[in-house]
Amino acid sequence: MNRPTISNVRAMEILDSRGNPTVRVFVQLSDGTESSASVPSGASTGENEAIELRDGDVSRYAGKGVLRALSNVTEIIAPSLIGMDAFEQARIDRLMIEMDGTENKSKLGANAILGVSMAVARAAAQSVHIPLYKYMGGVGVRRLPVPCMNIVNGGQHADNSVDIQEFMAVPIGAPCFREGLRYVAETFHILKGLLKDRHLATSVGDEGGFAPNFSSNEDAIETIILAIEKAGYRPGEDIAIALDSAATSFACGNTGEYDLNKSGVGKMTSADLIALAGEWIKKYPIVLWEDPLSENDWEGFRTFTEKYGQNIEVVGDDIFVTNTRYIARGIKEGTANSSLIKLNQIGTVSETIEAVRMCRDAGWRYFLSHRSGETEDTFLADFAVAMDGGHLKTGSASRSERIAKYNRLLEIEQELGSDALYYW
Ligand code: 2PG
Ligand code: MG
Repeated sequence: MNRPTISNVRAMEILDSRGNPTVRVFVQLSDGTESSASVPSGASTGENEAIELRDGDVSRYAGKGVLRALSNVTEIIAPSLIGMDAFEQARIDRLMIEMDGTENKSKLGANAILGVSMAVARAAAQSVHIPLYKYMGGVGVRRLPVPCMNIVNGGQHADNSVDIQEFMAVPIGAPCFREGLRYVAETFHILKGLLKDRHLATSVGDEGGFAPNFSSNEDAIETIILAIEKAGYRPGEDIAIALDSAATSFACGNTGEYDLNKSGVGKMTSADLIALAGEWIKKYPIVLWEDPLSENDWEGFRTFTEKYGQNIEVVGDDIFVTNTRYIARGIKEGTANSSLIKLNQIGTVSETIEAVRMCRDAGWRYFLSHRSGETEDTFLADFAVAMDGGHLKTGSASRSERIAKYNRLLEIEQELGSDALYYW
């Protein structure tokens, strides 16, 4: 049987979970299969991320339209891809990288390129009737990721008094994915009650976590711990805590200083911040800390990892931007012991897989992630299982763009049945 080739590629402008335009790409194969994929979009972006091409035409969506990215898909990418073997993911991705020709995909746009890359993978899987996670991960995949549920939002994801961007509940002691999901979803609901009792807001931020004006960052953590206990779980045994400071968003440029101005704590040096983190790690059941320092504070990151990396997972997000160039430097310098992995930070499926491979080879962990601007696309759920990373973050127990990924993971777990694995 001839392998199906790409027969058509088209794209449309859709809206993401913040109501901003994003790209959806449809790929059709010669056997009639058609699949689509939608591209997410970040708010607290790293400066070295691949570029999301936006029109800049202020008469549409305040300049955020993606019509130029769409025409790059249909006018430039599509003609070169038509006739190619849909199973040659690496070759297709490389061709798009070459056609773009820039370091950061600024010519064609990472949103255009990634949309095609994801849609090709999905179409190929669909044409041979293999679930996407198995197609991308191979016959050995069977491990479900621990859902690190972001139940309190702060930083750039919420208008409140909290500097830390994400407070995640991590069901480390659950026996399987669906039970883990239940543990943290129950905790989310109990937390709502606790906030109500204190007359704090129960509206949610960009990733579906509550976003009240806590009296301090510590208050947020302590209230979550209370919620874990009240839900009937043991903090640190059944459910632990993970944080994403997204510290680039409160760094004072390249000065090495930080300004925790949302909570009113004010200016701190990198060393102060590291010392404060040490107190929290002693006091609270924290198992993972993402971006404790800013993307430019490589030295601070290294010190942080030297001090606490034996005990917790130290994840670099803005500093590595899913780019093997920066991850390689991090491995060499001991900057962290884990990298966040986001498809749209680098812009193709194959390069994302390369980033994962580099972490794995170095004995690092890697943490699969959504973006704060998402769509109903569940590609990430399949990708997380395929990459066998053991944990992912995809928001809270609210907002359907987050829930869609959790529901897809429930389906995958059910499909795997007694073959499914789950452990922290
Ligand atoms: C992060 C992400 C996702 P954003 O900082 O890790 O949670 O946020 O997509 O806004 O960069
Ligand atoms: Mg982050």
